[in-house]
Amino acid sequence: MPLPGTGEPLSKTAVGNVEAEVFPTSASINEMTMVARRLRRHIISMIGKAGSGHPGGSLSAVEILTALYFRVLRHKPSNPNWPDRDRFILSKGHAAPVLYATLAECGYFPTAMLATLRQPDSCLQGHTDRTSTPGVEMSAGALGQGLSFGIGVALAGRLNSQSYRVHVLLGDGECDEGQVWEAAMAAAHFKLDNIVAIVDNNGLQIDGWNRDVMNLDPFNEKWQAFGWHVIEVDGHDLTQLINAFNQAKLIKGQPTVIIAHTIKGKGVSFMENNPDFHGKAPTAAEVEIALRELE
Ligand SMILES: Cc1ncc(C[n+]2csc(CCOP(=O)(O)OP(=O)(O)O)c2C)c(N)n1
Repeated sequence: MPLPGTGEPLSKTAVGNVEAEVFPTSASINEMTMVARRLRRHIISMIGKAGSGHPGGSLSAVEILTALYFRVLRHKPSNPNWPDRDRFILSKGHAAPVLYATLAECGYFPTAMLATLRQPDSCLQGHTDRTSTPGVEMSAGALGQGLSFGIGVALAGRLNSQSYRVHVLLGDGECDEGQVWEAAMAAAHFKLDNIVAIVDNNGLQIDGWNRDVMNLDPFNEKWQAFGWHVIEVDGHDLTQLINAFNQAKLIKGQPTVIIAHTIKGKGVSFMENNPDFHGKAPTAAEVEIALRELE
């Protein structure tokens, strides 16, 4: 049986114990580390080929999506609209490449399709579009909206007695948006324990460091004051991430936020902590160097 999305035989691939259609899987940390490396290679290749896109905030979220899609979320790539699926909402929609790469690795569509990123007739646009991409839950790009959207989905689940859980990935710069805090207040008000917010806390936004543009500190305490259970992790440590998601399942009567400390551009030396690569494609020569670093 081929590994979803790759056409490679399962026994010889990174997630060797994964059976297509069974998510979450029991993939080991080593196997997921190899998946994460492939995701980074996809991100570099597709943005390089497109000639535009957002590598920095895609690379910082790789382990977060790897942990979620391979070890946490119940989902079926062959049936993206399965009503009982756990939901993943990418609020920082400019990081679409990391979501597309993950969906492809899970088998939602062929990995070859990643090369069509940002082409006019492709279903993989620069920002997510739920009407055209299998597995995409929310059309995003205008920052600040995903947590509100997720709260609606979580409330609907409660109303309909469905057991799915909702995960929303926010950027830390995105948390400058007032709507994020209105949503944070609402989730606590409704005692939503079926929603988890994850903040990709890479410290950078479009123009530089958050601390210079709009200081978010004390960030942990702010979420607590809004009524959330707060967990802080190293956002590149798959074990810490999986443990945090499992811990969040045990929290009752309040929402959980996972503040994931990450590095923007993680994995590519000249992109790490470099605001220039927030929204700039690597040149062909840079793609070559980056892919060599990610071998
Ligand atoms: C409402 C809105 N304002 C501004 C932008 C332009 N914009 C795109 S990405 C970005 C920075 C986001 O920073 P962060 O959330 O930290 O993302 P990351 O660093 O993880 O890529 C901005 C301001 C936008 N997409 N939407």
